[in-house]
Amino acid sequence: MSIRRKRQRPVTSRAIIAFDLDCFYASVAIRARPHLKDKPVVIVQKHLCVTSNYVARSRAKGAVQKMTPVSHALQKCPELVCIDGSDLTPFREASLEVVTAIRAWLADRAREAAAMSNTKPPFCACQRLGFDEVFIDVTELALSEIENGGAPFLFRGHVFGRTDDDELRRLLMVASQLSHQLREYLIAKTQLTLCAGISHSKQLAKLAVNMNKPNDQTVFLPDQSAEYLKTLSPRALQGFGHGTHDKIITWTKHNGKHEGIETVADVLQLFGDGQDGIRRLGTILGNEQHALHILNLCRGVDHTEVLDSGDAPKSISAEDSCRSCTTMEDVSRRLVVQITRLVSRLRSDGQLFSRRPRALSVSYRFRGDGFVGTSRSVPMPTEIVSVCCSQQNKAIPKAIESIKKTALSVLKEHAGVQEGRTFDLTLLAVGASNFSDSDSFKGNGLTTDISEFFIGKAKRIDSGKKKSSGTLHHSQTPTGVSNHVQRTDSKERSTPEAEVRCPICNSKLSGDNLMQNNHIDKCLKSSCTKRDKSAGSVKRARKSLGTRTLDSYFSKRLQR
Ligand code: DCP
Ligand code: MG
Ligand code: MG
Repeated sequence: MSIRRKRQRPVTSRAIIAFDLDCFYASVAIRARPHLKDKPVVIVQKHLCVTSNYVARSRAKGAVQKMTPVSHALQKCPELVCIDGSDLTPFREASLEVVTAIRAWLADRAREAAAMSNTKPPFCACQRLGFDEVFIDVTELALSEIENGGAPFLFRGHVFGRTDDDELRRLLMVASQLSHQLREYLIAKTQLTLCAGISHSKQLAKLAVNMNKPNDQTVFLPDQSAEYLKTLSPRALQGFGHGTHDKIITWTKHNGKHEGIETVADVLQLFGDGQDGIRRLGTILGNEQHALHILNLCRGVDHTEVLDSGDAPKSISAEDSCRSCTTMEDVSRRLVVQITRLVSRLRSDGQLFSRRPRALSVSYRFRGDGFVGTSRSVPMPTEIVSVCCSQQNKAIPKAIESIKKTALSVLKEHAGVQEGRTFDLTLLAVGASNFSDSDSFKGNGLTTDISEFFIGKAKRIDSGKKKSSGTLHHSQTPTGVSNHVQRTDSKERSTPEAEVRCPICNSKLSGDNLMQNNHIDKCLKSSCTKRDKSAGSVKRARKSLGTRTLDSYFSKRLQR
């Protein structure tokens, strides 16, 4: 699946909207429990508050920050309602629901604009980042609304900064109107509120999202953005992660510099001296391109495009960040739990998108590695094909076993994790990526009703064209290593191992139930009669995707 790119105008005259849903997990949980609407609510994973609604934020006066231990939060605000958020299914589904609604609205609006001007519908690239963030490049749509003469030249929402560029100002005015209307539509359709940031780059749009929360929007006019950025912490810049921060700090300590990097201005002070600075930072980060990108971000220069990669996530992963994992027995147990979760998700993904992964990534982190882990990518065992494409239940234990074997050999070969060795792992993750369409296996008689439905649809659109395959997320080479754990497209954070679901009956299981009671085998033998909730959720997702979106999804895939 390739990524669609479009750049027709200079990057300084684009209109980009960044959306971020308000207290996302809490809003989704409260939507399902309307009686909690005015109560302070926190969502809990592994005894930590991962988010809270705005009632809780104002009542507990800062005591329920993300990642606060629940016990602390309860001390400060005893009336808190704690909801277990370890099952990510509702959040994943709500995220898909939102992005599908956004695409449908944009498509309708583009069609209307095209009908008025008698031209091709303008294209709006729409990129989902994590569960609750979406970037949209509305440049073409805004321009076409300006040309059609229907757009009012007025800002909607808050305005930050200034610009002397009249053309950009008009473009962002119209973009702010579009953003406002789209937010109103989303709130009515999904009952979830969201914030928006509007600017000429992804970086400034993203910064603007957080300026007026919740349920509001801000336009960031860029003329003095560089001055503003200097006062921020570099961690506020997307792309300046833990890894980059730690490497620079280590370098400063090693070189007897005691300045620290509290602000973006500090980073520019250290590396802002032209080519020399880029080279120096490039050596520290191990990549000059990355160094240049970071320094550009520090100066408010961000040319990155909004990449429209379709609705399907580029990678799917399951991870377990643990306090300590020191024995092979524990490694094996944790791997089976994570692989079961991965297989479960791949099964639903196969139903929805009719595809299967070709790469398996195994990520690990040892105690003392800080936030940085290592990720190794190897070919996905072929047993996964029957799970994703033909949805055969009896293939699941075989696939789990085979992935486990591969993961163990990766850990042994590349990390020295094996019997008789001393190790202490604090993270174990498995991921799937480099997806290809499942109809490459059609000749094997492996397709099912649902995949045939999708394939049939694709064929009806264009039976002659050959489909592209594979994602851009991981290297196409059979093996590859990266020195940090990549965040997946769905950016799922770790959840307790207690929350694994049986890929066959979809019931919640504890890790022990899965391992000691051998639930999957039993479930297979007794051909479990529990309702298959995952089939239900796929049905719901298909319903919310709608026929038109499916058509455009496949026609887009065929155009690539
Ligand atoms: N999340 C998580 N672990 C974290 C931070 C967040 O699991 N350390 C989850 C819970 C959030 C969701 O990701 O609901 C989105 O993260 P945001 O940072 O956007 O936070 P919220 O949407 O909850 O709140 P806000 O209104 O500030 O955007
Ligand atoms: Mg959010
Ligand atoms: Mg967010």
